[in-house]
Amino acid sequence: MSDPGLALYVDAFYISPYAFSAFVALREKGLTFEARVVPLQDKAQQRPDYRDGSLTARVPSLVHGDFWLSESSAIGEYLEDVFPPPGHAALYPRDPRGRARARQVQGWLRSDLGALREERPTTTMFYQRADRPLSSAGRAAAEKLVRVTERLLADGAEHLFGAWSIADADLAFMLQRLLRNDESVPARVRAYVERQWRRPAVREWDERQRIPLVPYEG
Ligand SMILES: N[C@@H](CCC(=O)N[C@@H](CS)C(=O)NCC(=O)O)C(=O)O
Repeated sequence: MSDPGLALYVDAFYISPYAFSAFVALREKGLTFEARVVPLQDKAQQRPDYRDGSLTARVPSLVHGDFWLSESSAIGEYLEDVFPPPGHAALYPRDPRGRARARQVQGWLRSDLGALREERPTTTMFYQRADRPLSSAGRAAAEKLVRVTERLLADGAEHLFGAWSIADADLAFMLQRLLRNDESVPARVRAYVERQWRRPAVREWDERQRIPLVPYEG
């Protein structure tokens, strides 16, 4: 395939769930791209060259030729439009209801479960495990996450919506906040997460060499 002229800006520690989602989307599509690091710990997202390209001064951003795009779910949808199946792997279900449900899951994961995100930040997945139990709010968020997963995942199903979709990667990432911190999770949900985690794109993100963590806000 000719070089599609793609680059993805990611955080320096590879802990951003949103950069993860865009990274997996590109890899699952089989696209060649350059990964570029934005050191959020140095507030590099505020530097004019990045801030003005991304518009939002957040990570991730996709660059395709002279087109910049931030917001991870917008990146997934753009890639699906510009590099569609069957020439490239599908990121979303084809049928309107499955597709809508996948977008619903993505929107929900990006806007809810704040206590869980706060008490089990992604640093606890890739660096240091959590050292205190979940609060009642954290526990409630964890239970909601598991309940929604159990409702969506049919018995014996490998993925949420028949074939794999990017919503599976996003949901498994959120659930790993529980698994990696030894929270109890039903066996069926655990098996689902472990299955998602065996995908080469996910493993590449998970297993990469990480630089020492420097704590930062945001
Ligand atoms: N809704 C956005 C969230 C992006 C986001 O929150 N990125 C964080 C890193 S995980 C960030 O750039 N933080 C730095 C900042 O907001 O200044 C997406 O899905 O891409």
